[in-house]
Amino acid sequence: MAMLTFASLSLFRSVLLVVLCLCCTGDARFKGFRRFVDRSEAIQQHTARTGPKVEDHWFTQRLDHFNGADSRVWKQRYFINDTFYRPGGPVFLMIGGEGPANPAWMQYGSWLTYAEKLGALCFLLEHRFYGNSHPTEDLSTANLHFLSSRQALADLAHFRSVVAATQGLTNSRWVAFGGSYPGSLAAWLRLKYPHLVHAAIATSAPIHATVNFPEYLEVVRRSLASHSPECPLLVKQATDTLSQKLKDPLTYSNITKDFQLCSPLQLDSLMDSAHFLESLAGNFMDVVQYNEDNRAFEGVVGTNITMKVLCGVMADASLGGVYERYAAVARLMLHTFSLRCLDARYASYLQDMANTSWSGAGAAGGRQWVYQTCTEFGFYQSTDSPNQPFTGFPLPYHLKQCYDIFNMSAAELDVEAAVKDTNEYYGGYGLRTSRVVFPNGSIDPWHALSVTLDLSEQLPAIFIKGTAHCANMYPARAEDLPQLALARDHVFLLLQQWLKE
Ligand SMILES: *[C@@H]1O[C@H](CO)[C@@H](O)[C@H](O)[C@H]1NC(C)=O
Ligand SMILES: *[C@@H]1O[C@H](CO)[C@@H](O)[C@H](O)[C@H]1NC(C)=O
Ligand SMILES: *[C@@H]1O[C@H](CO)[C@@H](O)[C@H](O)[C@H]1NC(C)=O
Ligand SMILES: *[C@@H]1O[C@H](CO)[C@@H](O)[C@H](O)[C@H]1NC(C)=O
Ligand SMILES: *[C@@H]1O[C@H](CO)[C@@H](O)[C@H](O)[C@H]1NC(C)=O
Ligand SMILES: CC(=O)N[C@H]1CO[C@H](CO)[C@@H](O)[C@@H]1O
Repeated sequence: MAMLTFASLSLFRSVLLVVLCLCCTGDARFKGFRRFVDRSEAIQQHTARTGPKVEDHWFTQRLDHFNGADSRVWKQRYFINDTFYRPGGPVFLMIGGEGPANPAWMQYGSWLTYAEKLGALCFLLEHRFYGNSHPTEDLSTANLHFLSSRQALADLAHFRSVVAATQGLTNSRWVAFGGSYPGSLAAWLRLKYPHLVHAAIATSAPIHATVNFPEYLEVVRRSLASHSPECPLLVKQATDTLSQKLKDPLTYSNITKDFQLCSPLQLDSLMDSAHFLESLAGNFMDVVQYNEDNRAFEGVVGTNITMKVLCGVMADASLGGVYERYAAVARLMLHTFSLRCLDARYASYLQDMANTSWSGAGAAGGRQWVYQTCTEFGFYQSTDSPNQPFTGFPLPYHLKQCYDIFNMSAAELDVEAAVKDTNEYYGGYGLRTSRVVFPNGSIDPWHALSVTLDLSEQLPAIFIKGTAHCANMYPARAEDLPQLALARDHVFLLLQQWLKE
């Protein structure tokens, strides 16, 4: 999807508002990536214009891997790049995540550099329920029961087994790659299917599930502060001022104008104000998560909004007080994405997210990913920590969405228990496996749930000071930080060593 997508307001809403998405090899455009043209998207645009077309391939997959009495099947999309393959070489399996699989990965990225050196055959398998991989006729809550990381891993295992058998790759060493949630899947694939997958590169992988994830905004604070110490303080003053104003309905018409809202601000419930405040905080969350990694790529215009730009606006007294500067940030983001106005109504968001159609606004990945957070991971980026600059979207706001969007009751859905189960199943920080490397970026808020210190000799961490989400997966650039280049080399050396074992 190109930049034009952002002109659609209804998509923008869901893009804007789903709280959690991570996304590197999935490329969803909601929460986390929402309004962003991240680098992989810039690359995709570039590829679409200039590169050879990457062909879709389809693989027959079982709907339910855990019920022998259910023989329903569906077609899963995948891509191939065999340019570098040398018979006897390894097979690289890139794992798709919580959004459409991006074919640009078949032409760009550090994994292809490794593939070239090692003579690897490359596959990218799209995640079930995202992109064009539709296991069911719609996204009803009943059908989403077949959406889980466990089913996704079983898809990967089945794909690995069948492709190996039919293409003479049974004796090849398979290596899993993924960034963000797919990074976790890469580690877990090695953990659960060690006989099928020899090693894994788990970039920016949140391997510990947690209902509440207030640390995310703590890292946002630290990252902003590393740019300029007063930046998070100014943001805090601004959000405090705004929350005060929200208590007085007389201020609403000014707020509507200042933040360029699509309709007059109306706050009927705590969900409304939480949603509005979260939308605005999202401007900072996105920029921190992807900071410099979404800059222009080979002439493709990415966004030029970085932490430095946002902190610059927050420090600009010529714009007025902190409240005015915070509003200026919001307008700058709208302008950057060519949007006329901001629709921050919870009801609009809910309407998009509750739509079960594959052509609905939530189907770009938002609805599916929220389902996975409600039933597996949590990861709710709440304002519950005092050590962060935002206010107004506590854990209950996030949890209520699970019940509102999927029309379930607390008796039907116990998020706490589901998340506990996930850590029991995979091991959380205590996962026991081998030949998995965990690169993480110091300014990426997701590193708080990843492995940042070696778990063992066989489970090394690579911590990249100064980089954001998934930086090491993108193609190398002359202006990359030296530690980022070293991290890419480090991953290559590990690969080389592990493939000999
Ligand atoms: C595979 O990747 C290489 C390196 O980026 C690229 O030149 C080639 O066109 C790709 N092949 C396919 C089939 O996409
Ligand atoms: C709304 O903004 C105007 C112009 O900045 C200001 O004079 C007025 O006091 C504001 N109204 C309220 C209720 O804050
Ligand atoms: C970003 O790029 C746009 C278009 O080139 C330009 O108008 C704008 O001033 C730039 N913004 C910043 C903060 O550099
Ligand atoms: C869901 O979205 C589709 C596509 O935008 C639309 O045609 C349909 O009316 C929506 N359904 C509901 C219940 O809103
Ligand atoms: C939500 O669930 C209730 C009870 O299970 C049902 O009566 C109602 O029709 C459902 N609402 C929607 C919008 O599906
Ligand atoms: C091994 C390594 O470099 N680990 C780093 C990962 O990230 C944390 C910060 O969260 C650093 O403190 C570690 O040194």
